[in-house]
Amino acid sequence: MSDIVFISDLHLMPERPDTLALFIRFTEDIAANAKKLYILGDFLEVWWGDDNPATGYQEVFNCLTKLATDYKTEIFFMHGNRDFMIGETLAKQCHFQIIDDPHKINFRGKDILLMHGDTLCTDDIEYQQFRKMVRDPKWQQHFLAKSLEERYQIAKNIRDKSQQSTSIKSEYIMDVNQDETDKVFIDNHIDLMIHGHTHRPAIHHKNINGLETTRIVLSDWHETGSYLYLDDSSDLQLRTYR
Ligand code: LP5
Ligand code: MN
Repeated sequence: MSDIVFISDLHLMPERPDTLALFIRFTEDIAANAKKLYILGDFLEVWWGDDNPATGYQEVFNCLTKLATDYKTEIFFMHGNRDFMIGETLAKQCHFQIIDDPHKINFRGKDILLMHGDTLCTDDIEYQQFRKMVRDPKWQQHFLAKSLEERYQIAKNIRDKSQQSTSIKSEYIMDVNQDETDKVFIDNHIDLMIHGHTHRPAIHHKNINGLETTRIVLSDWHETGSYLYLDDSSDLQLRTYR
């Protein structure tokens, strides 16, 4: 069994108990049958440090542990722009391994590049500046030195500003930049890429300088879930989970 499951953008939060329950069911129904589960960012709606007691998430965290220890599914997690403060403490608690963005894997002799997707949105200059600031380890250290309450307020503040900002940004700016995407294919010597972030699920085929490339964009989760299942026989297709 070498099947791999990819998901992203679940945006889990206690205030959305249906999506939490859907994900817990998904781990037993689908992910438990796979050898590996890749979570490509924005698993949680927002995270402000592993010392957060996060009581509303306990069932989800327990189901990851169960998936890894009882079903022996290896779990890999890549940071998204919402949950980039997830650290090694939570990773250990939930039995997942944090992987870099981008991350290359090999499936049956084929290289596949995994990303969250936000770094491809290079037209969103304001966001890229913001990203550079908050991904700086010094900035994060400084942030983590603050109290949980203070961090929660800062996170809330950023969310409010981001919401105001995305409501006036054009859809074009918030999508991937084609030149950047082409460059990532070429620089990484790959013809298959999987990412999330934009919430625009699709399978894009494009010829880049004679290279036939495929870019799979995973969907976000709400009332229904979505995943990509990679095995020996099946075609590449995004599947809905309900
Ligand atoms: O997620 P989505 O789709 O709504 O929007 C994203 C971009 N926004 C973000 C911000 C997140 O929504 C909120 C992140 C909360 C993190 C909390 C952790 C605590 C911080 C710890 C730091 C160490 O990622 C949005 C993109 C959009 O995707 C599409 O790609 O456009 O980007 C923005 O809207 C960013 C704005 O352009 C700039 C926001 C500036 C906010 C500055 C506040 C600074 C306050 C600092 C206080 C210390
Ligand atoms: Mn995202």
